[in-house]
Amino acid sequence: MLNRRKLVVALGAATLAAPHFARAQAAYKAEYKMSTVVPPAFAWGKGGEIFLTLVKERTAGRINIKQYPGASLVQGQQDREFSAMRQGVIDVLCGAPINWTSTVPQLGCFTLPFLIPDHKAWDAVFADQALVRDYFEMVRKAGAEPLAIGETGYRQISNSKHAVIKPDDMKGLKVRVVGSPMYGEIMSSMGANPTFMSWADTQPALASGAVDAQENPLEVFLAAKVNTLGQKYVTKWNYSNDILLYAIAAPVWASWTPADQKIVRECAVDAAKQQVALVRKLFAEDVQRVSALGVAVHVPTESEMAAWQIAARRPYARYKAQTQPQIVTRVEEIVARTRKA
Ligand code: X2X
Repeated sequence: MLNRRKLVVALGAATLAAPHFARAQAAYKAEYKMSTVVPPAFAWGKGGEIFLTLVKERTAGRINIKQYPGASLVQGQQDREFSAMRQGVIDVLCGAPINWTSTVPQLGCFTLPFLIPDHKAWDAVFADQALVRDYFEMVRKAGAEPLAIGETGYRQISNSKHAVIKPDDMKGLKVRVVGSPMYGEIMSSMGANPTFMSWADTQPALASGAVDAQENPLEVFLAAKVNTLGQKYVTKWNYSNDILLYAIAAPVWASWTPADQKIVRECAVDAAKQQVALVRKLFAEDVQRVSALGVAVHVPTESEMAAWQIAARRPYARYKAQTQPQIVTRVEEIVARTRKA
């Protein structure tokens, strides 16, 4: 057995001899674990892959991030990502804050129904540096260092039963929703029956007919071939578009040198730019590609959109109050300005 005191003395001497070297080297892990819900075949998983590749290149391998898609670090339970990050199971987040709202509800403030109606509004909102700074401060308080904002994409409803043109058409549909209780309330306010389920469980549930409907960006619909799971009707109502947040667990962030922190932040900003470009490209072609699969895609008119907005009014007000009313009000103001311009 090693003599404990001798060991402590020896370690102490080594640290004294080269304190900075010892501290910096000891702090870096051989692998940093990144969780993504979907793999790189999806724009959002791709955003994670682009980031870790840039980090590896630009830190000359000092920081080695490994991607775990399928939220496998939390056994597919994507709503546990944020708490697992706090527990040290996940080092790097590249995900949708709606999946983290059971842990940090206020992070869902950008996903209120029909809050950010299109990309013009989206770009204006996230170009507002003061707003982004305030959001980032919430992330920091919650235990992670936020680096950059990508886009998970506008979420569209699909189902196996019939075309969905007006809120009444939602009546009685069993809809799978994700993470945030807000999505459940939106569906019930339209008369549908929401059921909460991870993405991993959703695909078999659609295939077996246990649920009739789901909502996801059409990019996800295409990459996961959701049409092969019996989903025949899509309504492109653009009701919610979450950010893709790149963030590092606070203790991991603190363990990196300022020079490496700067590199990693720049990598995230660059990766997010590429990821947003990819999502936009796919968004521009999604109606055509989904229709080509024999799926009926409905793009609502302006008056139909107004009806959806009215149907979602109650959950909107409730979640505005419950998430971050000041930030939501500022988003509303920015969006209103883009309507006039
Ligand atoms: O599970 C989903 O629907 C997904 C992939 O969009 C999210 O993680 C929010």
